[in-house]
Amino acid sequence: MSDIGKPMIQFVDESQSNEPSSRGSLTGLITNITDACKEIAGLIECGGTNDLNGVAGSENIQGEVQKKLDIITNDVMVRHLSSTGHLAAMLSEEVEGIIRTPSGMPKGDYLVAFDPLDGSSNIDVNISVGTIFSVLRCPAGITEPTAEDFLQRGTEQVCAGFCVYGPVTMMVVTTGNGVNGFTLDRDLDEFILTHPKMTIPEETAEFAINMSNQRFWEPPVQRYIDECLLGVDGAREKDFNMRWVASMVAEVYRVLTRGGIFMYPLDTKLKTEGGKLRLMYEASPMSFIIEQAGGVSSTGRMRIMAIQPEGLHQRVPVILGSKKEVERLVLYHQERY
Ligand code: AHM
Ligand code: MG
Repeated sequence: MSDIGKPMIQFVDESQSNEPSSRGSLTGLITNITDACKEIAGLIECGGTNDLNGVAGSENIQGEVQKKLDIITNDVMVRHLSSTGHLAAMLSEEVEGIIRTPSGMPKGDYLVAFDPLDGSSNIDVNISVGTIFSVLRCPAGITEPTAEDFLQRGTEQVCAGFCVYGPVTMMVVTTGNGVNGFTLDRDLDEFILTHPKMTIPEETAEFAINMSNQRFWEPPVQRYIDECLLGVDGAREKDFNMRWVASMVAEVYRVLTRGGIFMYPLDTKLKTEGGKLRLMYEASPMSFIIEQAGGVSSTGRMRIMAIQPEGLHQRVPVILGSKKEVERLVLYHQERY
């Protein structure tokens, strides 16, 4: 019988039944995250009328100008996750150190890393933004986690997901057993399963990259994009389409639904930082989702899920999407380096 139409929490709880040890707690944690995302969706919808858009006049730890909604959505996530007993600590794009569960509050078995408002530069121009999260286990016996406890490879994630606040609000989640998409039903105030078992087509003719960085790209990326642009007249013998939303959640959602390759690769401008996108709460959870949907995710030089993190806000190059396209670009890297 089809599960379409099932409330997300019921669906997640039932699909956790093979892992009874993590079942209740993980479902509870996902419930907290969905509650936070529902609140964020409401804030974004009324942002313009409630004077929530625009810059806050501050910078985050990465030197990026914070939008008012960056700060507000971070607070929403922290409030919903702090004292529920499912979490030992959190990591946010907007905060330098880890955020511990307040003392005296019950502590749980999980660690969560999140980007509360990905693509926030798009807020003022009314383009989709989102929330990304990655759930890790708190190492056994640790009740007061430190930053080091978060530095786990992507392969250690127990759950990852993102919510995209677009024409409809959608949540995409994996617990390591495929990828499912849920749509927020405003009447029911619930995320409902609408896109079960999402899989990425292996082949595609659509790429996403910020072309304004072209002069900084490394040769393998130059070669790959040159070939796409040559279309039927070049080595690929087919025409390609291009998209760039500048909102990773929207790009990954598009790749999940109709295939494609998305990249924010290493370039000479980003050499010192190591890339643009952050490993712990952008690249790693998105890679888990992409792999679970049958796609591939790489830096060009290695699988993103296999990277041993060295810092909470570490940046990495990201190339992800349809298997054959990502493998081709990885091959171009191997031939060159
Ligand atoms: P953010 O977390 O500060 O919003 O930055 C991440 C975003 C991604 O969503 C998107 O892929 C990228 O930055 C866009 O960067 P650019 O503006 O350089 O094209
Ligand atoms: Mg982000």
